[in-house]
Amino acid sequence: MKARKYNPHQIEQKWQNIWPKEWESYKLQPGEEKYYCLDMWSYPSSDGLHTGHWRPYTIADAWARYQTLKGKKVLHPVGFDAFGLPAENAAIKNKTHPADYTKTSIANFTRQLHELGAMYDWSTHSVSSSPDYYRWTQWLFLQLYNNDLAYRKSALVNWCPKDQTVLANEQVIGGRCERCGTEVNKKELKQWFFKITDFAEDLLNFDGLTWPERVKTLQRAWIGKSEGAEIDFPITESNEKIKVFTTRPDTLMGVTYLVLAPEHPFVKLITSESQKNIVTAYQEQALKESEIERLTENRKKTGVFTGAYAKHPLTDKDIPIWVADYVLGTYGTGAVMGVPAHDSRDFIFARDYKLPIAYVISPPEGVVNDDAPYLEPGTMINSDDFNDQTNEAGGKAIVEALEKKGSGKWTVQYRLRDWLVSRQRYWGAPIPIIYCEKCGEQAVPESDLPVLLPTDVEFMPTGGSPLDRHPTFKHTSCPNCGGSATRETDTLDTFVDSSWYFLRYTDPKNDKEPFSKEQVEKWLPVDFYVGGVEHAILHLLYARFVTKALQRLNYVSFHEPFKQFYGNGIVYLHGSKMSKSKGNIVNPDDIVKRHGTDALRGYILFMGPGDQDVEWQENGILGVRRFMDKSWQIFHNVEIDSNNETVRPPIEKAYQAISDLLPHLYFNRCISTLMTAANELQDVRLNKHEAEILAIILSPFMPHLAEEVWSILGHSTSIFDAQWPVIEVAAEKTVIYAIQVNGKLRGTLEADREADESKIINESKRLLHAKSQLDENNIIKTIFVAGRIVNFVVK
Ligand code: ANZ
Ligand code: ZN
Repeated sequence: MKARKYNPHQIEQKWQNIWPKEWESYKLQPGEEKYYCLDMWSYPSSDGLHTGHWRPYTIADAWARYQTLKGKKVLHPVGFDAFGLPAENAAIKNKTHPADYTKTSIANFTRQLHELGAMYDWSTHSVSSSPDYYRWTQWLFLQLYNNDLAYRKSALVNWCPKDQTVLANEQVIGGRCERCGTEVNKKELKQWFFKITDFAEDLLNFDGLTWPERVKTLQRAWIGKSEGAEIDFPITESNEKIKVFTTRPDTLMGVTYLVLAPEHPFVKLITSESQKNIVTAYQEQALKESEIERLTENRKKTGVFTGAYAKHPLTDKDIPIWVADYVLGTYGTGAVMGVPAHDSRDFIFARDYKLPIAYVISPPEGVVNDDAPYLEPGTMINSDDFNDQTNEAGGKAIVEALEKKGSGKWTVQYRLRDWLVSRQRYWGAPIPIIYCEKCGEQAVPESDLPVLLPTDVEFMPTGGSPLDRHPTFKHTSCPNCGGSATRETDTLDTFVDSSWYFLRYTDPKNDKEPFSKEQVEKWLPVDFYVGGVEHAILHLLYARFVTKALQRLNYVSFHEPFKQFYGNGIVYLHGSKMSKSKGNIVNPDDIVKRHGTDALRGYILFMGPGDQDVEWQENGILGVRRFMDKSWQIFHNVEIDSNNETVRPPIEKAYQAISDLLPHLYFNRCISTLMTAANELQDVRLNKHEAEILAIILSPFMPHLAEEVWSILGHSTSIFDAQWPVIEVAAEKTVIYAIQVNGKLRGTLEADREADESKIINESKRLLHAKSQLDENNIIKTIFVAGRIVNFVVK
């Protein structure tokens, strides 16, 4: 009997209406084994999600459903990061208020996420722009502030002239604004920072975490640990010392000049009268350039002499002090000892400015070539007492000598800078600080949170903080003396909102605290986190930092938020990344209308390994749809009343393969396994037990189809209340032979375990003959290893 045609829309809608939407899954009951499956909350900064966005959501949902079937109590929460620049800019473009813009956008995202058929528990729902969320973001700020982990200082900061706001270093990509691509420049401003540098060493440790190597590498490079020495050079005719950071103290006797970064505070102090004009002009010029430009390897090195000298710490020789922009003010000590003989940049600089070049390390054999810097290890030369040892031993001896004189020591430097969190924009959580003329900077008392973001603000980006122009917002009284005072008018970077949302999800309705310790301890760390690798050094680093800070302050006991991170690959369309701004998207709504959600989910999982980039291919969906139609027919050809529990090979094979593949997240191979099974089962009448197994192993990927089939099979409870089946898999009935010619693999042959030797050899010959890889007349010898190998030795 043929079933009626498979109608995805009717079936999908039916189950989306039946499946619960809110069930307080965060309330873990005794005896339940927790599993926290998280995908990144989305930015409602566009009017809808595209199929590229669906990829991580589909992966996370298939995984959450699989864990449910494995008997875990799964927390699969959902929320929106509605604050921030993208939303504010989108609102400006659409001439509406960001609150209205994100409200509409969230409504549409919500509809789409429902249509995805994901098992989100909407009772966890959090939105970063809602006062009952950002109240706790402000609370987080205060905890950091009260514990010396948040501070305000004047600094040269990255300024995006288009967005009219500062950016954290992490938000400057190749010298440009991460959001709008405009070239970033520098501005001296008073800003708020979080002391992420306090955790630099801890953040380098990924022990016990299952994270992709590429993400760990990016974070390590961003943190940029560098071991070296700090060495003091006393300035002649001054009591100050110039501290340099070097990774090569072994080259100390080869120093021929010192360089200060143009922004180094000593420049003004030491510059001689006669050099003043040139030096000041040079400083002004240098500050206009971006750090990226200044670091460019083969850019012409420029610099000027300050007219001042410092003493070499070991020889007391006078060393000229220069200012040059290839030295950065923000790294190390902002000062460098110039060793042109052994550093490429110093070499070019010294050659251009006719500074002496003194070789102090020679190749272990032969002599140095004085046309180039010598960068390799070698033997110490021209270094007085330190000569004739390896440069490694020499470096140690030099630092030891410096330590004795109190003018140097081993040290560690990190490239990581403190996280700049204040923004001169409207759409964010107000920073809960009050300035009083008498009492100075005051934290807003926790009982006064949230500091509400007013809605009636003129928020066009004009450089200053929009809240500053609000008629009443900033006028308040001092929490300490009660006198009149003003509020901080900067708002927090959205990455602060997302640095702790995974904690809130475990206790979303708590109105006394951001989360109870009990709840976070039950659920954290997150077992599985899916999202884009573009967040490798922004969100993922910040979330780790905030977790470590909260651990230090005793709010949580764990020190890493995400045990496993799975970085989904990018979806390309016509060769470029799917992106709304490029008008290069496929709208999931259209696909769902045509083929249904399950087909889209199936295709997304099938199109390639989930962690690799893939090109969207529309007709791939048709293949998945055909598979679903076939499956539908198979499920309608079942002996419903049979008590027969035999599981025949195609089902057994599929079950075994998926049970092996799915724990490794090989979703695409799971789908192709199911496709193969469907082809093999075309004309097979399944018993009920077999049909149930097939439905369950299909359900994480195509939950609607599986749920419908489950009910047709006579169940009144959800398939997701069932358990991943455990079936005894008998020894394989077939074996795979490797077929070789002269020991080289030329093909494989699946053969009955019982088949006899001559039959297998004949079949192997035929196979290779068909592929023109064997001429029977040339066979000298045939080697047969039962169950494994057929090897033809040929002339
Ligand atoms: C002398 C020297 C001799 C150096 C030599 C290298 C080779 P990493 O590995 O990145 O930490 N440096 C230090 N501070 C700097 C700054 N603010 N701006 C630009 N360059 C700076 O590199 C550390 C090395 O980079 C330091 O070691 C210093 O140059 C330079 F044969 O000191 B070196
Ligand atoms: Zn006061």
